[in-house]
Amino acid sequence: MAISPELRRRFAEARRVLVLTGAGVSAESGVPTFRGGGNTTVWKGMPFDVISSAEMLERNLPAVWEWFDYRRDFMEALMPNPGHYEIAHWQERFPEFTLVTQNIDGLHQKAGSRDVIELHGNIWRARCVACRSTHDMSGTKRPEACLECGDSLRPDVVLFGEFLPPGAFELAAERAATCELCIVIGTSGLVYPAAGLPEIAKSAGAYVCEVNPEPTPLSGICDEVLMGKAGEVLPLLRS
Ligand code: BJW
Repeated sequence: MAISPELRRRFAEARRVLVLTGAGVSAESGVPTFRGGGNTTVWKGMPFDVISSAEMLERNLPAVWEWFDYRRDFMEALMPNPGHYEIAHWQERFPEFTLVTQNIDGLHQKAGSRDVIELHGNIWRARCVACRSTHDMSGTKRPEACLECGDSLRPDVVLFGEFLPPGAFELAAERAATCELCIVIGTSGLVYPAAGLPEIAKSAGAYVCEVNPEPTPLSGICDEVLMGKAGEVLPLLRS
């Protein structure tokens, strides 16, 4: 893997760094990607953008829960991989470090990352459809109803056609606009507004680097593309 002297210099000198991650960073932990490898995730004959949508939530909340319960069961035993650990290490290395993830699996936090901006929520939380209070489900059974008001619960994740958590994108965009180095890892760059962050960083003058085994629509705006798996490429950056 050839890492340019320019990227090595910027990695050594940068003070403000923003990392954007997607499903690919968890692929080596065993979490299936959504669109990777030319396939798309399908659940009971439904493409994920049908089952993971605001429309399905309105129409059939139990079906949405079945899909998310299945995934929580499956994810429970999964562990972070060297990519997650490397990113967690970067928060000590750079004076101002921001990790923005589209992932809902909690593996960054399990690897030790703090203050992660979760654009698409977290699969280990449920949220009340009425009062919006959240309930932690890690290591416990999903409550039948909201423990505060008794109304229905839903997964605390952002489905297609839903707004992102209040303030999350705004904070990420602010950090993107002021970072010197932006590293985009394991995302197909198809889902907005997350995919707009590297564009914001680039327009503001940051050096933008992508890590992905496949080219993406973002590759064209990147200053450098490191083609490979996150768990293999990321540890090379500090050496
Ligand atoms: C590896 C690897 C290894 C593999 N190492 N890499 C502007 C233009 C057009 C449309 C829109 C727009 N703005 C908004 C929209 C609509 C929509 C959207 O973007 N649609 C596009 C798809 C066309 N966006 C939304 O609806 C968002 N809401 C919103 O904008 O609100 C405002 C609004 C409301 C109403 C109307 C209009 C606007 C919300 C998006 C929510 C996304 N939710 C999901 C599901 C979460 C719940 C669940 O898990 O079920 O989030 S969709 C899914 O995609 C998931 C992911 O976070 C997200 C991104 O996917 P990601 O992470 O990039 O994964 P993949 O699988 O796509 O790619 C994996 C990559 O890894 C590949 O490139 C591999 O090569 C790579 N890889 N192994 C490194 N080892």
